[in-house]
Amino acid sequence: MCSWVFGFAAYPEECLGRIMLQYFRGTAMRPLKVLHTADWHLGLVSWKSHREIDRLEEQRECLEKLIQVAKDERVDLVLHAGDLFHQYYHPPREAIQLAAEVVVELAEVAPFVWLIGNHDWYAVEALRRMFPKSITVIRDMEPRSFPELGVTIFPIPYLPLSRFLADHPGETVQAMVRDRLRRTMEEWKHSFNPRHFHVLLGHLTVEELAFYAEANASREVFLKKADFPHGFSYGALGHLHGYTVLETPFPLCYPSSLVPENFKNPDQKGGFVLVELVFGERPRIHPVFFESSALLSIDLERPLGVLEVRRLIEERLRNGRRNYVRLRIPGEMLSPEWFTELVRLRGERFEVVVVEAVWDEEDHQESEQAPFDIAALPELFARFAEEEGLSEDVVRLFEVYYHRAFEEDRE
Ligand SMILES: [Mn+2]
Repeated sequence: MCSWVFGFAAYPEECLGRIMLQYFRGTAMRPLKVLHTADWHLGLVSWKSHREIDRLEEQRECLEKLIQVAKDERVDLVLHAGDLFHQYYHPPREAIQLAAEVVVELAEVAPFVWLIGNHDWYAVEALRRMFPKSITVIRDMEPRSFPELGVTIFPIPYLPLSRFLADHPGETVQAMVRDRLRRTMEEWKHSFNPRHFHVLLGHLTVEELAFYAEANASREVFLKKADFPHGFSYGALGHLHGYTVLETPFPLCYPSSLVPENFKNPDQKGGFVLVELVFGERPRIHPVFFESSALLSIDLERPLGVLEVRRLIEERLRNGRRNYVRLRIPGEMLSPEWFTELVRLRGERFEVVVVEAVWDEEDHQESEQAPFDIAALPELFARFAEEEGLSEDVVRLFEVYYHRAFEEDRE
């Protein structure tokens, strides 16, 4: 270092610039390889109302692959963008055990950062002190700097709107929280380090994508693409399942969950992403998909024997080792006997998990009406009570129960 400084004056200016650039590139500002994952939902049991399937073994297979890739690729950092568990209170013991094993093993490969999502088990707070130092659990919005990696993480954990309802009337709370988040992100710029990558880590909904998820604007904050300020290197998101990248103003990425779980989006594949951050360049995002399971939705237009249905399913099987099948059948065609036969159907690589009756156009339109606004319930009840001549006490009692139920639901 000394000789370099003393030799300073000997270099012409242009040459010096090149040397300094090399110095930054070669040492402090080296590229960073990040493994970004989210929405593991360990302990998930799918299709409870039809045929219950515990997904833990599939999830274990997915995580084995994820760990292998983390090791093979020698990643510098592992980011978990929330929902490691599926149940936010008493997840199954096997899920806790798997979570602990996997997190500790990954933390041996690289620092592991876990942002708390809406499904996450809050008792993990107590475990935090028992985790190795290379595990960081985040449930606040304080930036975390990793000087040895040259990266600063800017976290937005899941923000339920109910937390702000005490101070703000229901209809303004969404705009208010959104505004507060925008200001926080602007303030974060003071923590920007010109020699660091700035990674946003969030468990949240980007409004432009909300249509195909079960995100709910009356419960949680929605951010628009335009709400994110410039200056971040990469946005590591979680909460919406299914691999998605939004390109502006910097890449915002949802890496998908571990296993596909929802027939509303049968093309969803489980996976995670590897992200290469290089100074002065757009991040390179490489999705990695799991083959442990796939969803298959089949419409039956006429009554078929069970053997024929089996053949039809087997013709359409996907690559996944386990194919979970939904059969959709016109309601007037579906007899109870046929239903019972179909719902038991399984083969070596498939299992029927949902048999759904589909009703004709008219009924269908009715079910696709605008969703009922639950916030309007107390007012509706008050009107009903007035017409029926019920006392005001009844109306007030209804309101009390309504708000209590609402709160419990949000908790
Ligand atoms: Mn979530």
